[in-house]
Amino acid sequence: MSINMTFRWYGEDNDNIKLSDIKQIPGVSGIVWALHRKMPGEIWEEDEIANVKRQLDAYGFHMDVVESVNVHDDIKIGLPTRDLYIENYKQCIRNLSKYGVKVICYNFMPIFDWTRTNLFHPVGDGSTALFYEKGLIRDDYNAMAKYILDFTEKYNMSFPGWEPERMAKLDALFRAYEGVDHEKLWANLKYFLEAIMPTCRECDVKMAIHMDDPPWDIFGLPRLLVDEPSIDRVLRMVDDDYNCLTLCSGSLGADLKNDVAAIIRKHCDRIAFAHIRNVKHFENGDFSEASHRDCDGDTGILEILRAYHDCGFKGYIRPDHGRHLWGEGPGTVRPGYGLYDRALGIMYMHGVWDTLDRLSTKS
Ligand code: CS2
Ligand code: MN
Repeated sequence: MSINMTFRWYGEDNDNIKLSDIKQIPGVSGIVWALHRKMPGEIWEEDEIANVKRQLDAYGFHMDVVESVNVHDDIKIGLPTRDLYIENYKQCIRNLSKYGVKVICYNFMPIFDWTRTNLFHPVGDGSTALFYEKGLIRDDYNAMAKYILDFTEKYNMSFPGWEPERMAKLDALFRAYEGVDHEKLWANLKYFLEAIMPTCRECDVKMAIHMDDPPWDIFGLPRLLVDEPSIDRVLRMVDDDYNCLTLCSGSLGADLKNDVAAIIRKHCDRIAFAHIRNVKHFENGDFSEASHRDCDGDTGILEILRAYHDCGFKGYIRPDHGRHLWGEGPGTVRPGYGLYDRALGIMYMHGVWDTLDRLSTKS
């Protein structure tokens, strides 16, 4: 049973990794891409999409999966201006579909995307990885944001969801989200999805929501996609084949109570995109990202892959963040998105998948 393995790439002039490097990783069929210089709410124009398509075509990679077309804050807050941004979003869907895009991975996290307190924490073997120190994520969102933004400024890179233009008005953003509690945010997500589903159907593009990372409220901001009941809820709330999941094992795995394999078995037909990542927990609540090998973390990577295999998973899959290895460090690599550990992760996944294939054809 073949697997549609993909690799996230930030684009020419925005990623040190070259498509020719990715081509040398066995069994990668497509690139998970985005127009990273777009602000949330902006329209992705056809010529810009066509330009990326040309680059990927030259290496025989498909462009079926975009990560992410970010959702404008006004949609998440539920402001009257949301309708305008929803119209823009629909136009993005239409434009992307013309170039063959099948899945849009996005998230509905207020203000911050993924959050970590150390981007290059020593793993103990000479490599480094993204790290979350629980004690540092309490009240002072400015200090946490400053750490990330100082880094991006120093190394002249920007992270998706951490646009300096948005981060510059952080206090105002927090004020704008006052009153947006969990239920309000759920209602705004429902409004957004119901508005775009007809366009998704018409264009055959699946919306695949990413889990919240980490899967709990931070700085008083509500976070929705955190566990099995909340995943059940989003799928039931808009019960449409085009309302799908980006099932991220690492985001869910940051909470040890989550049984990721069980969630996969329950919702496999609605998982359009699988992120595979391993997390190692410490007793004080801190966590570090780890290699994809099952025994290096607590996420249960083998059971997760087995669940996908048993369900006959037809979606796209990619290694999520990896460690930084062999000279990769600040300034040479995008945190979490180096070449080597993600390539090792792919080989691990292929190894497990091929073995499961072989065992299932023999029995
Ligand atoms: C990543 C996210 O934290 C993660 O697991 O995969 O940064 C992801 O790319 C975005 O949240 C998707 O919108
Ligand atoms: Mn992920």
